[in-house]
Amino acid sequence: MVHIKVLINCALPYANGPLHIGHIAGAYLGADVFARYNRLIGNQVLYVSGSDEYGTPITVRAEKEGKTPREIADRYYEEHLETFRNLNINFDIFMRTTWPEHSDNAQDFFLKLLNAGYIEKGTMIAPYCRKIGRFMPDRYIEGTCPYCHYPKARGDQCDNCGRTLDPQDLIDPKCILSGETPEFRETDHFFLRLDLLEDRLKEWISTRSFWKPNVVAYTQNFISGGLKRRPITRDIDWGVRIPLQGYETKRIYVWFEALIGYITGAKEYSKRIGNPDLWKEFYFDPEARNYYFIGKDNIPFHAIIWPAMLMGYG
Ligand code: B3M
Ligand code: ZN
Repeated sequence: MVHIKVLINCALPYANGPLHIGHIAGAYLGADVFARYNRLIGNQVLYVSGSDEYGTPITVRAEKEGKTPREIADRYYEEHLETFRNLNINFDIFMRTTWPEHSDNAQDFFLKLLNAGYIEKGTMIAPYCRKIGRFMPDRYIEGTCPYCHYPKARGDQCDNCGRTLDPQDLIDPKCILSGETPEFRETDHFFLRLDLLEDRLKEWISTRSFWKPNVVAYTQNFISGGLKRRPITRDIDWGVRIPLQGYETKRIYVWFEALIGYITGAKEYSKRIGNPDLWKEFYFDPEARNYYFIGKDNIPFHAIIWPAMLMGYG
């Protein structure tokens, strides 16, 4: 029997609350069984996950509890490790997106995509709270859903009808911290040019015949309307810094950098075992296989955005 290299990546849970049975049943248990199986039949396995510690999922929780984002991340990182230990789920490495090595990797990705023209500068309209004196992330704005009239819809989505929203869609929007009505102002950001990669992505996706049917259907539906550029920076201070002057008050969007966490994990594991180039065998060997165990909300990021980032990076 021929033995192959198998990279198993498991979605990085947000360090903002305990893991529940849905996390375990939906991603981690299956991945662990799969890792054990592959080892048993003699394949070379690299099994990576980590702690997703930046962005509004963490800051919202910190504000609720009156803690700093770092305190929240530290607490749930430890708690997640313990949960995995108790369940005997054994990653080769469980990285943290707040590691400095991870910022380095994320900034390297950012600059390389920028220089290759796959990231560009632009402006967008975002909610600005005059009382607090800054731009507010989408999920800090609440109001009435324009579709189902649920009164506590968030600026990014309505938890009642499930639709994704823009804060401008909300009826009577309010800042959740100050209670004030936000103003909509222009702000400078960076955008990932998914449109430039659309043809390559379509061609590649058409060869993914082994993806689960719901993943294929979701992805084709997402792409069918044409791909648009997506903002990959935010007006927030809890995140990976933008490696350019003039953007000190902004950070790289959590989803953009969290995906790179898979590579950070593989690289750091390789260093730890004294074979710093090992990770490359899993990413560059055409015979190696890469698997992702994720929740279904994460499909567009793994089936479209991450492949696009990897293509752009080369
Ligand atoms: N933390 C989303 C989630 O926990 C996100 C996954 C990141 S995988 C790079 O649902
Ligand atoms: Zn709704």
